[in-house]
Amino acid sequence: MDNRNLRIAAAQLGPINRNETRSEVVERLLELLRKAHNKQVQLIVYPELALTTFFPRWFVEEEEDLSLDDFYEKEMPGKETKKLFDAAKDYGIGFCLGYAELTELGERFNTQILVDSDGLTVGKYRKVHLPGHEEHEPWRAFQHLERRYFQAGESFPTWQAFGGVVGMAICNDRRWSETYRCLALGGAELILIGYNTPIHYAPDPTQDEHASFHNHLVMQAGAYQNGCFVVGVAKGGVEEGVESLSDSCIIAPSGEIIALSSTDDDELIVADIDLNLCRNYKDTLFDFDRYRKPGSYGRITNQSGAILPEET
Ligand code: CDV
Repeated sequence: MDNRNLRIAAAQLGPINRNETRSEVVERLLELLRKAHNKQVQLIVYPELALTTFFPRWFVEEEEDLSLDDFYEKEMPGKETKKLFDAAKDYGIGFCLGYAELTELGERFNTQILVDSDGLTVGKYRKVHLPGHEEHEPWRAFQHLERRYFQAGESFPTWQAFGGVVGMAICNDRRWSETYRCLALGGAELILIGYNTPIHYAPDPTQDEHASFHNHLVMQAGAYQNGCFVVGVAKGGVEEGVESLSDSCIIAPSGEIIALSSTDDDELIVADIDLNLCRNYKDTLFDFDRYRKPGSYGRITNQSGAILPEET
């Protein structure tokens, strides 16, 4: 079998303050890119909404000093992000970048793109599972208004890239087993996931102490059950007073973490992966063709909430 080795990096970001300009943020992304180049990395993965602060924490009223549109990209690459595209192309490094997208039609998506080593955008994914709430909820210490500021994407596409089949997911998507299974049914061998996860979860604070455990639990299970490599990349640390989880990692198809961040700041972690390793799982225990029973899974696509059995 042909060699399918890939040197991959997760480019974790520390906090991005509200007043940090796009150019300043892109400089930080470029610094991580330079480090990746020094380590001969072929693909670097940045987090969810990597160009701005995590603005869904605020209920933005247009008459205030900040305008919601300022957090969105109207073109990609745009004036500031072109520098990143150009530098990555010069280095021959592919990248994955999360950002808020505002389309010409006025649609707003939480988006992640995959750019190949020639600077061509080969894939675009729009977040399917939008967590949080739609209306201002002042009882919370901070808001999570993704459901107000974005509309949901529709599917989980995959792409032939970097010598394998690549899929993407964004933050809350990683908690849903359907995400990984849909991607794996599209042949995914490498799943790239950016996230912003506030450690305090207002609807049920008993979950706060498990934030790190749950983060790894879901991605490790997703990798193993689907015979994939998973890259999980955080924007962590205390951003505008809200503490977010770091713990970026690269996970093998065995479910083992093979690289893990150790700070709450900008940090590059690197792993050499062999995409052929996916076959060990995809051709045996998780041989979908042989063992899956789609006829028994009707509920997965026919209902969203649980339907209880009748009481006897
Ligand atoms: N950005 C996210 O999607 N964050 C969610 C929070 C709200 C729990 C997450 O699943 O990490």
